[in-house]
Amino acid sequence: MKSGAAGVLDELAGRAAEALRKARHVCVLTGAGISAESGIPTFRDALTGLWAKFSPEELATPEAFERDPETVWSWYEWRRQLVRQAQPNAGHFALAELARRVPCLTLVTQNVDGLHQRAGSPGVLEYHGNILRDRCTVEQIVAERSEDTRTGLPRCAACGGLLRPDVVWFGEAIPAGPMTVAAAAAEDCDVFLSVGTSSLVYPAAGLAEVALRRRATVIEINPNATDLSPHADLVLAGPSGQILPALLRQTG
Ligand code: BJW
Repeated sequence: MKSGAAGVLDELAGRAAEALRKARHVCVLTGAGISAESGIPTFRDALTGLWAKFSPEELATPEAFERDPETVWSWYEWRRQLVRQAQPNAGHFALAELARRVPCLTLVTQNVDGLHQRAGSPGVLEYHGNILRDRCTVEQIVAERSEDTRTGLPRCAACGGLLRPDVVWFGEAIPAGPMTVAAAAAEDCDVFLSVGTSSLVYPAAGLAEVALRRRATVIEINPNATDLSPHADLVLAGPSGQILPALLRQTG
């Protein structure tokens, strides 16, 4: 028999597994923490090396891009490299498997790295876009690129407009499709899993609040406490790459 923290975690995981076994509709919201074990820094980790003097909150804005597109593009190109080199981890694979075990699972991710899709999760809702796509700032559509040899900035191959990463910056609207489907899932689910997110950024953080109001069982997986923790029914404190596979094993 285990004692202390490990025993408590086992008991909580047992209760979480029981809720998952009985669930009709599971809604999962993931954040940067689930990709941390794939080597992608979380959004609120301090930047290091070349980027140490910048804050992600300041770079991920339309105003920063307007002011200094070269710097913002260099940051995104650096992050694209990290994403291209990364592999999905055990947490991503466990969620893909969970989708096969429950009657209905809606996976909403705030991550822009595409690792859930690469792990085999179907129908992933990309709430904040995808870092590997370019969008034309003139036509506002996903676009092919051609390099501007004068400035080095990527341009739209069709219209010559400046390209930007196809992600959602602060102050910008969430894409309508993912926003609507995620809101409906939070209303309808009977189990809501919040995985690896600081629960600071809205409207994504509001999804757990909807699920709480609808009396769904809200389970948080995160090594650190967040604003959601005091309200969650179950808090599994640990890295998602370990907790999610353990939870899956307990669902049988
Ligand atoms: C682990 C782990 C391990 C570590 N295992 N876990 C209501 C109230 C207050 C403010 C607002 C509000 N509504 C809107 C706002 C404003 C704003 C906002 O929320 N600001 C807050 C900072 C207060 N929201 C917006 O501006 C949104 N737009 C909007 O509201 O538009 C309105 C509108 C309507 C109609 C027309 C026009 C406008 C847009 C938000 C966009 C967020 N974009 C970013 C950047 C994406 C592109 C990019 O990647 O560059 O999305 S910001 C950044 O934060 C990124 C993330 O997806 C998002 C969330 O971060 P996340 O994933 O939670 O990561 P971290 O780093 O914060 O946390 C990691 C967690 O992992 C930690 O808790 C660790 O402990 C944990 N962890 N290792 C498990 N191994």
